[in-house]
Amino acid sequence: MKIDQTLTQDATGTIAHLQFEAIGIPRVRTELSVSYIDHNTLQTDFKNSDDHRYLQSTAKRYGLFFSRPGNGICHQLHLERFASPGKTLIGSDSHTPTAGGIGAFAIGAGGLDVAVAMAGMPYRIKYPEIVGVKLTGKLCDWVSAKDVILEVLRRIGVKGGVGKVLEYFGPGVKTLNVPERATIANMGTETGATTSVFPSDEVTKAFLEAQARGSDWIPLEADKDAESGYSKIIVIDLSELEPLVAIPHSPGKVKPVREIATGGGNGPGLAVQQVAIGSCTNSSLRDFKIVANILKGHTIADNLHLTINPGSRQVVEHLIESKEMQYLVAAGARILENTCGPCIGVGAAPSSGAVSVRTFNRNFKGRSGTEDAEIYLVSPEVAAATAIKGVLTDPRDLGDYPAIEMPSRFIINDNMIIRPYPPREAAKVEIFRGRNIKPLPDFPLLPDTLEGEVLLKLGDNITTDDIIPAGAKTLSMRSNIPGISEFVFNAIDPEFPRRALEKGGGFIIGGENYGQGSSREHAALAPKYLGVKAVIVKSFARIHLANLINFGIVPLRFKNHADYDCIDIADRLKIAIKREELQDRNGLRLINLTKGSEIELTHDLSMHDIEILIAGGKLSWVRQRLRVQGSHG
Ligand code: MIC
Ligand code: SF4
Repeated sequence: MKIDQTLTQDATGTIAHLQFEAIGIPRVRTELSVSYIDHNTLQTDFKNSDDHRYLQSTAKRYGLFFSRPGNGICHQLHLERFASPGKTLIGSDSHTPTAGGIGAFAIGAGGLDVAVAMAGMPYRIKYPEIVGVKLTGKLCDWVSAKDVILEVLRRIGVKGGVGKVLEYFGPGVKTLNVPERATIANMGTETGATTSVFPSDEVTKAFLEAQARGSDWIPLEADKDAESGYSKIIVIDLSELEPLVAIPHSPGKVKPVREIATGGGNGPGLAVQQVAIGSCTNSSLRDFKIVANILKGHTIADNLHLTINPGSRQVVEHLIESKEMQYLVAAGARILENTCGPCIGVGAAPSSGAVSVRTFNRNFKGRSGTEDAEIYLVSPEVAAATAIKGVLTDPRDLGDYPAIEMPSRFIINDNMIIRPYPPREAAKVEIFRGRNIKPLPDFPLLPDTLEGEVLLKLGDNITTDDIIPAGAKTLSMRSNIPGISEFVFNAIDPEFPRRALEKGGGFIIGGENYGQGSSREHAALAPKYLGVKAVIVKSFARIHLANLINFGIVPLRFKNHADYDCIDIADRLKIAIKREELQDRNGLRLINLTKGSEIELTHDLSMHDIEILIAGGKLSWVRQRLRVQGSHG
């Protein structure tokens, strides 16, 4: 795929920009590249602020737009100011598909893939299956876009979208505005989908005009005969949906709020200690207008606190202008920054064992910063009703649904976006490199045989949060691979890094959907630094699989899932992986030297992937390619 636009954020951006520098070209070769600062703005010491300055200087030097800290969350901002129907976008963040709400073809990827796209090279993915999601009817009062995507998750689960694109169509689409479509596209990521896409219609046109970007609009819809080409069609009647909730600890565990709120009967209800509203899923003006009007005239319940992270300054400016901000403040909400905040464990960690009800997209164990907290994912309506009542509440119990008025023109104020410098000035910019920004490690070519011990054996649905924990402590180490590698598998086995180094590396064994969740390539890069040679699992999540390849960790699968049971931690394994062996997908054998047994392995690697692995990773491969192109003029 040719890539028109890229986005990076600070947490994945430092490494992505270091990699772009290592590729060695003077300026980005895309139509538009934006560097956002939105994930970690805690600045408890110099590290984080240094990273921001580094990113501001690389944006200046290499021709990117730069969105300053406090301006908003990358996906919300990109939707408002840059995303356009028909454009391709890749971003070093798994929720990049948010822009599918406006009809862009937007994919989350590892930072290195984004760096390579910034260098103008094509992005490769396995051609996805297309699943049609047909929407009919119209949402009832108190039910909103979050419930639509929770319903999709209820039907297909957290791996139902792997290798697929979800294409929305049908008469229900026109009843949803662009931010609502974006909420749905955003959380399609939780199904494992490559992306989600909506048509670009009159509703899209009106949104772009309201953002003073009417000229970016083009009409786009699925071909008339597209339905016959879908591998599957999911039909959702919007009028039948009710408020839903994803219960701990997976976005795929979806239940009706009514059922959880009262334990199925008329129980006392689920007491809640925190409500958090925001994140790239639910931080648009529409969402906060609803919340503000639900909270109007109320005080939040004594037993909880309420945090608010608006998605952008545009949202805040509107809430101030319309005085709806007053309702939030008066009700007792803690107004936090326009950043990811609590969603990535940066502040507002719940108290011990607390129940936290959030409008976010992920509720993996420990992600909030509190290992034993219980996170429930809901719509803004459910969150606001819960904040008032103090227990998880079906908002339909509140009575009349507040009417909200959306502006026909948004307040446009791009003064926190620094435009790309012209090439001549840009060339003179000096890059600011903080002392915590360590050089990228160099990795050798792939050996012919992998040999070593099983360092860890894991179950199904291991997330990249499990591999590299979220939170401010690790976020400020994202530009320091030796430093961050000390946190690998921290919550599962804190001894892992020491053991891996002591044993000279080895293997990881996993179950289904290994590496689901975030796009952070540190989940491959840091294990690689510790010497992990191959990861052998039942199945992989898409972005993590690409990241393993990019950093030269061989991703292998059990041919027979039952063989998973024949390997234990500390077993010594040997696998021959010369080019010929890798090319013959069915010829790979794993010798278990400890047990004296042999099992068959397979993989999903294309010839292209094999070349990258053999070159010792994508960075070396790209540099080789650019050298060859250069020598041909
Ligand atoms: C997330 O939601 O987990 C993040 C933080 O946005 C990540 C990116 C990262 O780890 O920096 C993502 O979703 O890709
Ligand atoms: Fe930020 Fe959370 Fe969205 Fe990730 S999921 S981009 S951490 S708001």
